[in-house]
Amino acid sequence: MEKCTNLAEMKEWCRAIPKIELHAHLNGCIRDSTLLELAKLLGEKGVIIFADVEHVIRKCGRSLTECFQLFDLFHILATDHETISRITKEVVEDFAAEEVVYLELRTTPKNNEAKGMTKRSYMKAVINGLRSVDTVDASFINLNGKTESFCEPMQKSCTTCMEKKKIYVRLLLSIDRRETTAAAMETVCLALEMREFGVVGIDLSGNPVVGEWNTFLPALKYAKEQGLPVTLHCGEVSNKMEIQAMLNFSPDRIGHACFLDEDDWEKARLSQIPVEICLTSNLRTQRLSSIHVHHFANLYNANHPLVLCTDDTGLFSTSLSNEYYLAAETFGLDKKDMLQLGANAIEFVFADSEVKKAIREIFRAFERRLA
Ligand code: 6MZ
Repeated sequence: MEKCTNLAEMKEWCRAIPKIELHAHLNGCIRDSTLLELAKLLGEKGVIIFADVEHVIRKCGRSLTECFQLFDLFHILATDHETISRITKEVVEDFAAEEVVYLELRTTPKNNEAKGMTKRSYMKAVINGLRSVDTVDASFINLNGKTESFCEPMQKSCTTCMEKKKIYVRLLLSIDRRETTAAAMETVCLALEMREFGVVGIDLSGNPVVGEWNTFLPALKYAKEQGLPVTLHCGEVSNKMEIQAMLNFSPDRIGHACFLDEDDWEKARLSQIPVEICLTSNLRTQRLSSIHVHHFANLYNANHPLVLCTDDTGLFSTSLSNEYYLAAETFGLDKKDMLQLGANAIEFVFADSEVKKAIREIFRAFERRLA
């Protein structure tokens, strides 16, 4: 494979190669255009003042605290079941459009009495959103427990089916750090119940300066005992005690990992915990002074398992292709490195071995086309 001669060529390569997204929050990935449309509607109903919200949505560059204030706004804009289904559909279509072939989408199931919403009905709305995807070919597990496979064209002449991008979608249920032990347990029980509908794991997320590790531990332990993989937002802020406790828990993956000390990295290295790297998110929320000091470089050079992810494509105006390009450009990786980096992530997905096998084949087919 030849070296990239210019940045434009690398940008196009990062867009064209198959990619795996393992750290994307549904409500953080809403399109700006959809947010503005929803805000306008609520403005007309007098629920919010559109001009104020428009300014917040369009703002570039936010602190971590401002991000969490914005999530509260997103949750006001996207509260009903139809909107949840709509944003799910759009997010899947957006990822597929940029050659993401496997998406592990995470979301926090929410109770909202005023909207007649329970955590279970919220998740049904998400799955209905997956079902309504039509501009791309999505493989997920529907509410009847059946895998909705890619549509197989009956005849070669069915060009619409043949041209559609294909994407595997699986779900992670997030526990928000504002939640109680009982609420966290409710989410884990729901995830276990919804395993047959494509829920493949649990995530712990939310404002990292809120809540205590011990509050979530019983629910996370239960998930683990039941064989449900767990990924943790770990070390997004400096909190030595919590980072140590999280690593002692032996999660299946960790996200961010910006504030791990040498001894923490030693532990992560010994247990080979895959790290979900979110470059733009870490930069925008000022977790680092510069991208050049990002821990990606050390982990990559040490061959530590890692996967490039977006975190919140909408909130940070990024895409997975952009994250790949940023890594390539900043750390001097070539085309072959980037393809390999993407393929390595197959081993860290929470889906079953059949899905892994299928994604491996997608990468092989891409390489064959290059040869
Ligand atoms: C921690 C984050 C996050 O679940 O409503 N979330 N948690 N750190 C981050 N880095 C910036 N980005 C997003 O999607 C939005 C929720 O995901 C979590 C927060 O809890 C946020 O409210 P869902 O679909």
